Amino acid sequence: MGMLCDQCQESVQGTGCIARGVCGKNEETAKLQDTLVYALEGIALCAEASGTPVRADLGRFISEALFVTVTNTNFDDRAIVDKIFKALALRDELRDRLSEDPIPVSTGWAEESREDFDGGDEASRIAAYSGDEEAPSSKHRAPLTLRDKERRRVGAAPQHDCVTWTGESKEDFVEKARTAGVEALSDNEDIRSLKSLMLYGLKGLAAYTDHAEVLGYVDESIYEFYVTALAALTKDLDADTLTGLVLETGKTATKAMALLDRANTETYGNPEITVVKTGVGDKPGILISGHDLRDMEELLKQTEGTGIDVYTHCEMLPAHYYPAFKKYDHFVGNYGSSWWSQDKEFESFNGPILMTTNCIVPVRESYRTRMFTTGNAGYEGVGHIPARTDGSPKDFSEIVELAKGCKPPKEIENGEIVGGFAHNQVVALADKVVDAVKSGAIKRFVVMAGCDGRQNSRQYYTDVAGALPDDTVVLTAGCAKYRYNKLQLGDIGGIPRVLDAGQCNDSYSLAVIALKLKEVFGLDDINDLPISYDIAWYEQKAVAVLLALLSLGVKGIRLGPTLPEFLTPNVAKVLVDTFDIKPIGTVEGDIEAMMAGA
Ligand code: FSO
Ligand code: SF4
Repeated sequence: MGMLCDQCQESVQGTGCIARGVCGKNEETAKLQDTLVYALEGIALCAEASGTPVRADLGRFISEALFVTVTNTNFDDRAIVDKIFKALALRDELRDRLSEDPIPVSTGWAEESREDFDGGDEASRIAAYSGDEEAPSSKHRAPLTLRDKERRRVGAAPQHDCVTWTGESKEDFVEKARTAGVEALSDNEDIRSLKSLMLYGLKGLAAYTDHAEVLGYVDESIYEFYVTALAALTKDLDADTLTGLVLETGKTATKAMALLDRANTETYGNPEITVVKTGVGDKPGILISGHDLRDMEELLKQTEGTGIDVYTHCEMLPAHYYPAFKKYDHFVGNYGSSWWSQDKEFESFNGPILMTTNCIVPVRESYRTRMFTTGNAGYEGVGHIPARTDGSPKDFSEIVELAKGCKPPKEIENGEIVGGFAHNQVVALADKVVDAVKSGAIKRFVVMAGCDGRQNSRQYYTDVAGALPDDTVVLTAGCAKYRYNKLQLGDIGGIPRVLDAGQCNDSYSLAVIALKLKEVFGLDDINDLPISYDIAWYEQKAVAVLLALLSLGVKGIRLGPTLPEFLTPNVAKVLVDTFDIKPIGTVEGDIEAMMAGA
């Protein structure tokens, strides 16, 4: 049996990717990723049966392992195999403890466990953490709710295959995917579809949780949900129960984005309106892409005074908006555009490239020796900067030394991008925005957040942004912005017509802005605001963002460029009937409908 992957928007319509991914993922990598998720399901069943809170090291490991399986993150089989071995070791430890020391059924949450979890014992667990990233400090912890506590139920050691199987080699793990992939989720295609929706949303929110953890921010209730959701993948559940879990995934995604927002803003300050240059200087440069701001910080520190300039690519552009990074004179601008054009742009950049997360596209020989991954990102044949150890920063000296011998970047454009309109900045402008709405100068906001992608059909988003009436404002976040952030759309009384909140996770900011406007206008329902949603999706973080918006009560979202391949007609109908989700249509038709409030 070949691979089957249908988790992203570029999945082959009608079948999913079955021979090789459109993203470049090969059959073995796809299967290893399936097996890794299956191993996590084993961990979840054992953790659920233990009846105790999810250990911090387990939660942290699950964040990383799920992130590794997100589209375009890791194409390095050795890294995935390593994760599977670690997952099996963690699972076996939990399972063996269950059988050796069964905890009485129906005690629910034991208060002494909670004390133990909050105390020194947990610190030693964190110290014993063996994941790729250094363990976070636990200074920023969100408390568990009563509901989380109630969700814990103690049971006997589970007998499911995901708890008992084992393997000793990459070949074993590839082979295991025969019975561990998407098709194994259920024989019923609607149940499989709901489980897929939950799993893909979970992968996305795990990526955001991982970024927060890297900065030392932890929300244990997210770990509890990992266990609930991953364990649910192994169970024979009905559609109603799974629909409830899908909605819970959205709520947890909101928590993950809120946590990351806190982590980023408390660490690096609130994003501010910023003009970012797109031209180049005459010094060698390092290009940094992905979403990890701690990598950004450490690279800036280690390049200071070296004669090397630092540029951002794609989703790292919003790093320019943070006060903490503005003080670096050698942090000069943004180079290029969206992830899918990286092969050409990395070639002309001339200097080293650091990929801190997705999206990686198949690497060309012309820049392979100049490219590096770090964290959860990986690509076979490309250098990898190891994780932090002993509280020390990552060591980027190899990249810095390489940059010194490189030519400066070749100029491919020379303009400006304006951004930094995250919630704090927009709320600071609230009076101006509210006055503009009341006076009729702004008739409508259109949220066009999400992802960009290769397909020509995404020209729709450029055309919509360009054709929207002059009294509309586009609210954006994520790499979707590259479809229109270089159009000269002007401003309304000093408010730019494209307000970029930041990375895809900063879609949370757009939700905060909407909730703030609802409050200011004294409305009962977020859907009564003059806001339309025209969202572009690509990978699983966008699934998490979509589910988060639904959990906040947003209705009438247009989703494109196509609806997810993994939604069956019945599941799509539930989304349509409950949330009025609709596929994008024509540019003219959609603009007319949005301006009419539909
Ligand atoms: Fe884009 Fe890629 Fe941020 Fe995604 S670069 S597509 S949703 O990884 O994460 O927006
Ligand atoms: Fe296909 Fe997307 Fe899966 Fe890649 S991640 S194999 S493009 S569905």
